[in-house]
Amino acid sequence: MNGAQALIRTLVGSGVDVCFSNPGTSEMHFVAALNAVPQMRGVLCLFEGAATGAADGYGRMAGRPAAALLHLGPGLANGLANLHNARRARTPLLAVVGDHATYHKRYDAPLESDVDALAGSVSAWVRRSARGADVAADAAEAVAAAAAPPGGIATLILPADVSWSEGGEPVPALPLRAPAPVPGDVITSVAGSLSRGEHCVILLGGAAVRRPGLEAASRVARATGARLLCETFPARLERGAGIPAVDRLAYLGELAAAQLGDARHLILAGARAPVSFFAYPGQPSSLVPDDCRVSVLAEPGDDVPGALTSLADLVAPDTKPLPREPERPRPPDGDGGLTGESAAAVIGALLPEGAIVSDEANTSGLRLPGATAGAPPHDWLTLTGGAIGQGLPLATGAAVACPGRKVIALEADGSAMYTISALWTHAREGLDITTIIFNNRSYAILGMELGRVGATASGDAARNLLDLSRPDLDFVALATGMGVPADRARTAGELAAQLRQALAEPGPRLIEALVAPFS
Ligand SMILES: Cc1ncc(C[n+]2csc(CCOP(=O)(O)OP(=O)(O)O)c2C)c(N)n1
Ligand SMILES: [Mg+2]
Repeated sequence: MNGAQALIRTLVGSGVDVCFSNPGTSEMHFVAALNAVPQMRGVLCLFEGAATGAADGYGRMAGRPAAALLHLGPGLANGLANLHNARRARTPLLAVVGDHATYHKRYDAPLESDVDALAGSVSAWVRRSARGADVAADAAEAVAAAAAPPGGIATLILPADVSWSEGGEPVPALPLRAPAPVPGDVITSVAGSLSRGEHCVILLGGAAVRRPGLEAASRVARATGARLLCETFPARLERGAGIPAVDRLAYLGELAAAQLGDARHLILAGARAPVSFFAYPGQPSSLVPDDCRVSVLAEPGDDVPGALTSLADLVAPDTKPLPREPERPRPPDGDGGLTGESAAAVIGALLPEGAIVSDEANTSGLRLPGATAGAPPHDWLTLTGGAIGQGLPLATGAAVACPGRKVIALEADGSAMYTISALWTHAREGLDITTIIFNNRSYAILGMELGRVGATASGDAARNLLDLSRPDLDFVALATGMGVPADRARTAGELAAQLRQALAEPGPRLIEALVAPFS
């Protein structure tokens, strides 16, 4: 057995059985080995950012890593932005990066580059396999490292001759590490400060924003008067009717400051102390109010839901969580103009139970959280690392991970274009993904940021860099050109009819929603 076969057999034995791939010459033995190990599903992605984003979506939903197969340094570099988002999401993810044969590297062939340095920028674990006989053990360690709480990127660099040399032997999976329990004295100390009557905010992140964590946090909040907030960009937020609701900390620093304003004590449960997304002249970077104490109930790698449950059992033994009431907006009437607001009402009215939403709607999505809060239970995946071009690939991975569930990609036009080729994979794999493109023909948020950073906004030269017209992008043509059936909606009624149809049928479909910026 060669190294590549031993590697893939070890991955499958360790629970990694999907590989989002964009291969090259140095990965040909890996590709060939897929024939020998049919349990590994190879999914072709036409750009590395589409592969890494898909592996992120898969890991967020499956709770175990998928592999992304990338071609040397340039392939890894193309995939880095979505690996960055995956790192921020703390997604378990295995990057397998092919490299030149060990003896070929010193010739500095054209594709030679510093793969290790690129990998180091996003990975929790990096290893370069040295021999065909070692690669299986390296792979088992890589999977365990990716899955180690709270989850991270493990990168295995795979020289071509390590793949092709004989003497490979699969190894069994390594035991997975459980999240660390939070010591009892930490929980009693937080419980003590909650009973002191100061204004407390509990900031939830990571595993805390799944149902068990939210239910425990809701009990604590009801019993003690503490307010709940969650991270601005959660990796996977469970929400909807029957689940305790939590507001996300606002993206804009001044709104976040208002949310946190009267807090005297900030308790972190799986989240980091909040900071402003960017620096603005004269504005603070830290969003923690000056006279606010910060304590850590649980680090992201701890058993965060367990810590919240122990805390609830101490301070709220007889209190039940407060579930969100079911509530849906009325779908706007047929001829009403399409705006971000009316589109959100349509989506809130129709969102199906168990949907997985990949949200990269950006400024067109400002009304979505409110309009969908009382919809049937669903998962909401957000842009954890702020690197746009995540949404369509993330939907790919979520759909592969959860074949029985409808995936809805809510996608801004500018962001969609970074990784638009993900649509082809939606079609190729027959994935059950409905994509709504909010086409506002602009980088609308940057128009707002131009003013907020204090830059002078007047002048066509600057506006030219934020405007996506001339020519207008035609997403119906782009989608159908990649095998995804598509429609265009100009009114709320058209959007409602097209979305109803898309939700009624399995398979990929795209709706281009024409909206004005900030509408
Ligand atoms: C990888 C990456 N490149 C560039 C940016 C800078 N950036 C932030 S928002 C944005 C434009 C977003 O436009 P669009 O997706 O259409 O959303 P809209 O603001 O119009 O709602 C850009 C280019 C980024 N965040 N990430
Ligand atoms: Mg836009």
